[in-house]
Amino acid sequence: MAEYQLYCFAQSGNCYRAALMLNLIGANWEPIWVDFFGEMVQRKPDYRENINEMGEAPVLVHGDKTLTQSGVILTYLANRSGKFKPQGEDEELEALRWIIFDNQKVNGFLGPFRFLRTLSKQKGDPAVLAFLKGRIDGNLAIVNKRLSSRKFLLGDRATIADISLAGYLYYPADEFGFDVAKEHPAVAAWCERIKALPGWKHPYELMPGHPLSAH
Ligand SMILES: N[C@@H](CCC(=O)N[C@@H](CS)C(=O)NCC(=O)O)C(=O)O
Repeated sequence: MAEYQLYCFAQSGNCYRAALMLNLIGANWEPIWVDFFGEMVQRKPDYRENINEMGEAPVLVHGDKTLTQSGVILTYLANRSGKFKPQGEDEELEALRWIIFDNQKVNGFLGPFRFLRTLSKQKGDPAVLAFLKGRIDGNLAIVNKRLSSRKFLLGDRATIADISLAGYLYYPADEFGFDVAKEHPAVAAWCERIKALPGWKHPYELMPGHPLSAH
C-alpha cells in the first residue's frame, strides 16, 4: 500500500491541488476514486461518517491521519516535505491570504461555473452562469495583475499558494467556453512555469475517472 491515499476524481480541480502537490513532492501515493457523478458517494451517510463529514473530496489519508480541505492538505504536505513551503510568518500569512482568495473567488467560482455549464445533468440557469462569469473575469484580472510583476504568487519561488491556484486552470477551454490563457496572459505565463516543475501532470492524467461515463 502506498504511503498516502487520496480520495479524488479527475474532473475536480479541488482534488487536483492535492494530487499535483503529492506528485511534485515525489510522494508515494495512490488515488482512491470518488464516484462523484454516478453513485454520488460523497452524499452518502457512510462517506460522511467515515471519510469526510463535510461531504467533499479531496480527502488525504496518511496512516492514522485523515485530512480534508485542499488548503489544509497542502499545508500538511509542505510541512512534512519542506517543499513549496512558505518561509517565516509573513510568507505563511501571505500564502494563506492567497489560498483563501483562490478557494473562495477564483477556483471557488471556476469549479461551479464549469460544473453547471458542462458537467451537470441539469444545466445552470443562464443568469447564474452570467453572474459567476462576471466574478471569474474580475478575480482572474486581480491574479493576472499580481502575476504581471512576479514569477509566482509570493515571489521568485513556487509555494502552496501557487499549487492551490492551479485548481481548474489546466482543464480544456471548451469545458469553460472561454480561454483563460488568452484573456489573462500573465496567468497563462504562470501556468507554463508551473507546468515546467518536475512531476507536473495534467489532472486527467493524474486522477482516475476520465473520460466521464454517462451519468
Ligand atoms: N474548499 C474545498 C472544496 C472541496 C469541494 O468543494 N469539493 C467538491 C468536489 S470538486 C465536492 O466534494 N463537493 C461536494 C458535493 O457537491 O456534493 C477544498 O479546497 O478542498
